[in-house]
Amino acid sequence: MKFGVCLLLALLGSALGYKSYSGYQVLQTRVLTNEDAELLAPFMSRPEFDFVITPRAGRAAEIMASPENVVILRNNLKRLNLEPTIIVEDVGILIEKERSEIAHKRALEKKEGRAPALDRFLSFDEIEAYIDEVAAAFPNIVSVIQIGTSYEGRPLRVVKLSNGPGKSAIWLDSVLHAREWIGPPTVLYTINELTENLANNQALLDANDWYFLVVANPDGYTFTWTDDRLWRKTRSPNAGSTCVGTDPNRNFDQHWGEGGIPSVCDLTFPGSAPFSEPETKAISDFILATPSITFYLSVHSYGKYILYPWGHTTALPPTVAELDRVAQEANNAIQSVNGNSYTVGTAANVLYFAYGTSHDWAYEQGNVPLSYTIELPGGGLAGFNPPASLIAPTNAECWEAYKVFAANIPAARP
Ligand code: 0X9
Ligand code: ZN
Repeated sequence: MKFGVCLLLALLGSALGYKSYSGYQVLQTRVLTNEDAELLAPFMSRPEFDFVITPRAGRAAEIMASPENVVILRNNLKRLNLEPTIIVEDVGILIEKERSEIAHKRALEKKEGRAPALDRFLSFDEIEAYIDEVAAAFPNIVSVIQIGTSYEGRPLRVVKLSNGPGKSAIWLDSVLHAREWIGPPTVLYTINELTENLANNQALLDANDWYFLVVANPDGYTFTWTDDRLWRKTRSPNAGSTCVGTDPNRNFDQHWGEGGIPSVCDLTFPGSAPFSEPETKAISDFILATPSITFYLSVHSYGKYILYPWGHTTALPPTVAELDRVAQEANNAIQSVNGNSYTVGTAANVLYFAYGTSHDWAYEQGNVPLSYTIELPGGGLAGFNPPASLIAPTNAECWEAYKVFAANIPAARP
C-alpha cells in the first residue's frame, strides 16, 4: 500500500514534469587568484555548468553540474589546481526536502484552519492571497496597484503602504530572479511589521511611504514551484530558439547588452532589446511615474552583499559617499542580529560586471538617489537556497537593515 502511494506520487511528479536534480552537485574551488579567475572564466559560457558564485580573485567560486557533467567539471577544476570540494552532495535531495516541508506545513495549516504562515516559502497564489487579506484588513493604509502584467498574464501587483500624502517613499522588490526564494519572506515580514504590528513601528509609516513588489517575476517564480526549482529568468520565448526566458536583471535600459550578449540559452541572456520583458518595463514605467520613490532596493540571493552602482564600470558613482554610508549603517545593523557581515561596495568592484541591472537603471535613468541590490545569505554548506529554518533569522536581520534604509530615504529626487 505504502509502495503504491509512493509509486503514485512518483508517477504524478514525473507526469507533472518537475525537473529532477537528483545527483546534481555543487563544487567549490579554493579561494581564487586573479589568474585562476581568468582561467575559469571561459567555463561560464558553458550551459552545463551553473556558476552559483562566479569566479573572482579573493573568493571561492561555486559551480553546480549534473551527474554526467560533474565528473568533467571536477577534472577540469583539478587540472587547473583549483582544489574542488563538494559542498552539496545532492541538490535533488535538498529540493525534495524543501518540497516535502512545504507540503507538510500546508497540510497542518489546512487541518488547523490557519492562513499560511509567513515563515515558510509561499507560492505566487499564496502571496497574492496574503496581499488581498492585508488590503482588506488595513484599508486605511494599504492600497494595491497593478503596475502591469507578466508575459504569461499574471498581475504585477504593488502593495503601497501610506498614511498620508506628501511623503517620499522606498521601493522593495524580490524574486526578479525566480529561484531566489529567500527574498519574498523578508519583504512579507516587512509588510507584516508595518500593518499587523504597526503599533510598534508607527514612526516608520508616519515618516514615509512604502512600495513592495513581492514577486517581480511571477511567471519565473511560478515555474520554480511547478517545473524547475532553479529557474532564474522570465518565461518569454526567444525567436528561433527553444531556450526560454530573459534575465530580467540584464534587461533594464541602462548600458544594456554592453560587454557582449551571451547566448539565448545562457542564464544571463539580456533579452532581444532593453525592456523586452513586460515585467521590467512595468517596474521602470512605475518608478518613472512615481517621483516620490527616492530609495530603490532589489532583494536577491545569495552571497551576503549590499551592492550599489555601478555594475557596468568600476568607476565610482557621483554620490558614492552617501551610498556607502547608508549601506555600511545597514550592514552594522545586520551584524548586530546574527553576527552576519555583508560585503558592501559597488557591484562591479565587489561582485562582478553586469549591464542592464535594475539598481543601476534606477540610479541613473530613474534618478533615484539611493539604489541598492541586497544579496541575502545562502545556506552555507546547504548551498544555493537557504532552508526554511533560516527564514526567521534572515527576516530578523533584513528587518533591521530595511529599517536603516527607511530612516535614510532622501526627501526628493535631485
Ligand atoms: O547577477 C545578478 O543579477 C545579481 N546577482 S544574482 O546572484 N542574484 O544573480 C547581482 C546584480 C548586481 N549587479 C552587478 N553585479 N553589477
Ligand atoms: Zn538575483
